[in-house]
Amino acid sequence: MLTTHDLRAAFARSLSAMYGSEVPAYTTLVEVSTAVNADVLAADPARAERLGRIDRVTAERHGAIRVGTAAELRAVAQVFAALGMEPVGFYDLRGTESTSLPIVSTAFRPTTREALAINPFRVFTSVLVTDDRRYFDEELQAELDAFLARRALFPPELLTLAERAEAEGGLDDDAATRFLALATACFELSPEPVDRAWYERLARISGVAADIGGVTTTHINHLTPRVLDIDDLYRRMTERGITMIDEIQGPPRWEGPDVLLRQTSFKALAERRRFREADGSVVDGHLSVRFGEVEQRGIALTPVGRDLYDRMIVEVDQRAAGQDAGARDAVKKAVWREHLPNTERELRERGLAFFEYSPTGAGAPGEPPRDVAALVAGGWLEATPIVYEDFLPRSAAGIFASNLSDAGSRDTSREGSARDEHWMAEQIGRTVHDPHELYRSQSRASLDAALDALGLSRIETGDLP
Ligand code: OOG
Ligand code: NI
Repeated sequence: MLTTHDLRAAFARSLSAMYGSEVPAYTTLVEVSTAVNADVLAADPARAERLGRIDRVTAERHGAIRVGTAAELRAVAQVFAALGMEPVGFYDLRGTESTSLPIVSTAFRPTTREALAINPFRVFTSVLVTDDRRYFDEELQAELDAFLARRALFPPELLTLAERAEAEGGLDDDAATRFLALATACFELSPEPVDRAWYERLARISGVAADIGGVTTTHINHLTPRVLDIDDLYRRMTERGITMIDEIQGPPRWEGPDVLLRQTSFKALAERRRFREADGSVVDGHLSVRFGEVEQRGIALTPVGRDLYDRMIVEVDQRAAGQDAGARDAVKKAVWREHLPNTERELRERGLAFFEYSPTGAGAPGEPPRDVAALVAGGWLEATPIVYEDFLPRSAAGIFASNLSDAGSRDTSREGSARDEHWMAEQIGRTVHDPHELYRSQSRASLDAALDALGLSRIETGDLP
């Protein structure tokens, strides 16, 4: 029997093997990431494992997929449920960049501390918004909806196995093998010819719309390894002649703690695809939609910390307007130094970041104080940062945009259609978790248990951020 956790780890491996055979540059990226992580571990083991054990970090991947309809989203949610992955967060990328991105997204991932420790595989999942009039007029929407309604991305046998795995908490060996093969095959690049005129019509509006609605299947867009030093990785990839996008998205490199998420990618590669021309002939050609991405994860910020992050990014935009990536990075660093505390302790005491607590079994002599900060300072409790497990809308939009050769077009004078986490939850038929709630309850549960062990109660020590 393979549990949902075993299935998740096995699916991540299977997808990785499949994608590596399709995109050899991904294999290079994984090799370089593994080398970077080994070097960081050798240089400073404590620092290397501060945000997760090295075996977890080295196995860690996130994927990105894109679907066309609410029904497809619901089906893929069923597949992920079999893997112990639930929808977390809502990202609306429409209108965030100058690039045309007619999609909304969520991330499927494990939600408990235990499941994350076993395998934290997560998938950034986007769905087209075909009724958004800024992108699609009525006629095109009707054609697009009809095109999408004719395709079936996930075979019934896969969905039946997924329901069983979810209900029973896993699958027996034979069923698991079948499930993994079917699930992996859904994300392979299809040899089916692409209708050139249809694809190009959508591509004029948005490259992402064409990638989703211009073809009859879906595919994994990228798989992202996690590194412990993204700047070193960037240098090593560049030395190997791989062109990276010009900016590392998210926080800068600096001397203080890493927070949230830093990401970068290499440019989408030209891949051979077959095209059907207007006269019915089929010819060879190329499309560039799949790219390589890498990430470095930091500490999860509380809503107050996240608000500060968002304001810092606005300040960076203002101060670095019109400057190149290098100058922008210098501005980021300066803004970080001005606003963000440069120690974990201060991040914690100012309620900016999430931590877990555990009793140390020691502490200064005498009665333990009735205050969380004092309990940590006095050595009764140990505070360990909680890793950020989610994504950043602004960075995601930047990653999308930097990999599209054409910004597309949209009519900003039209009203966009309404989408939010409630819409997403209703379509999927499952709760869409609030990421902050997940971090908060993880922090709270650890503190309650730690206080219990000290014979203290929550009431006496006040509340957490
Ligand atoms: C997703 C782009 C965003 C990330 O890690 O933020 C992303 C996509 O290309 O489908 O990958
Ligand atoms: Ni990604």
